[in-house]
Amino acid sequence: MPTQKPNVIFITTDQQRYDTIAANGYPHMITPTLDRMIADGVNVENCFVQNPVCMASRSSIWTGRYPQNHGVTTNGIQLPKTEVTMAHTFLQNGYHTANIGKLHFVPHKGEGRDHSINATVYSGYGYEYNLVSEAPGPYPDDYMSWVEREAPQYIDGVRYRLAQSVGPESLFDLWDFQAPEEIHNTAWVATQTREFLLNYRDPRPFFLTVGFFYPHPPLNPPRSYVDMYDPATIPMPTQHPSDMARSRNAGVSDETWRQMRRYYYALVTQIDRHLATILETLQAAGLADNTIVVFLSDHGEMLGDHCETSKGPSNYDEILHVPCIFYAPWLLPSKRKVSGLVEAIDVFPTVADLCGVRLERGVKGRSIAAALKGETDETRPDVLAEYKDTRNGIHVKTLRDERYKYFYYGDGREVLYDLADADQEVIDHAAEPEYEPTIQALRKRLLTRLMQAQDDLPPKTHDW
Ligand SMILES: [Ca+2]
Repeated sequence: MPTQKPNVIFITTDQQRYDTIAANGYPHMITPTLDRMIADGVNVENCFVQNPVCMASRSSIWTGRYPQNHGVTTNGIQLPKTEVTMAHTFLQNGYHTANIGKLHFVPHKGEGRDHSINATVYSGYGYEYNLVSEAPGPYPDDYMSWVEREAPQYIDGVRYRLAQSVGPESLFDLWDFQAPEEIHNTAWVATQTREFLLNYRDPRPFFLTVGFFYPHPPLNPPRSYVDMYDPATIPMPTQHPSDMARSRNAGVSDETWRQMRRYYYALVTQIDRHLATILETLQAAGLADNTIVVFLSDHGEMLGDHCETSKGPSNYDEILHVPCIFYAPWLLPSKRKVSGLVEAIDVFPTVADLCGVRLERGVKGRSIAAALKGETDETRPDVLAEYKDTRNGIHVKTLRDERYKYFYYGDGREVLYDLADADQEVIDHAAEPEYEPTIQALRKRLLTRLMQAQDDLPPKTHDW
């Protein structure tokens, strides 16, 4: 082992579901780089996020804490600056901390120039260096400043309205990127990352978060990536008649679903190509043998399954189940698969553990470093997701184990899915007498999990 602590590149994508990587068993996808990271790294096959939307899930990933702990239980709530992030923790342990791309700890505001995103807005979250871009296009940020400076003739091709990137309708609005590929936000994130790596001179190890905004809508990949996918080979969404009966998307044509998926997959393939350039640069900069690369998404996307689009508190597996890869061939085994259940809040404590970095109090995630190394196959018996929005009135806790998925709502309503059913998450068994012992056991386990999830802050420091 080198005496210096390892560097970390913690890569996140936005809204990328688990089944978008060929090596995860989905050969219709074109993802050679992610496939290679899985082949040469450790694939965490059952990682679930703790909240189904951006800000809350990211707040949990960055703090290692449940939504009820940091208070960001849905979108539109700012992560309190009293929370200790991964960046704070690594900074305290002698790291240089940097971010390139999306964070989304601060709510989106209105269109246009009443809102800017920059390092000043993001001061207090533990980053020494921050090139931030949240929703590339609608308002000023470091990406839009770069386009204005480097390629002002393309500014109108880059700009879109915030409404085109949020909500279930945004998935139906497809267009080809109207500028050269190197101007696309995905390319910008990768270019800035390569420059960071090539110019890194600080004697400290670095902790770098790289936040790709895509494949989040708007679904506007460069045309060359769209052309890589033949619509005829794209699998149709899974839609049960009961899903269609209650969905406003019931009349959407097969052709529309296939084109939506094609554009979304194209954005994944574009990211994959740019990941390759980051890994090549890591090698060229002589950093590959002392850097841990983590790949994670903040939540998934319905993409027409259950006749739905976007994400949210339905908490379907399409939303909660995300890709999670640890790639460090110099440190961790190759071709290893961790198949047990893992929570996304476990990823930060795991990276800290691998780096010998001490966690602050309040972290609720648990290191799975021993499972990554092959010393154990044990992970968690179940995973928890929490959502609460005072505006739409939805409050739900979801407990998922390998067989069942159990929902408890704020009004006392319960839903139970048996994952052994032929149709996944379609039939609610909560009121069926033969499931009564199961639901009793799950109710008790959820209560126990919630007791354990309750915050330990402020800490007890004295006997009396
Ligand atoms: Ca997101």
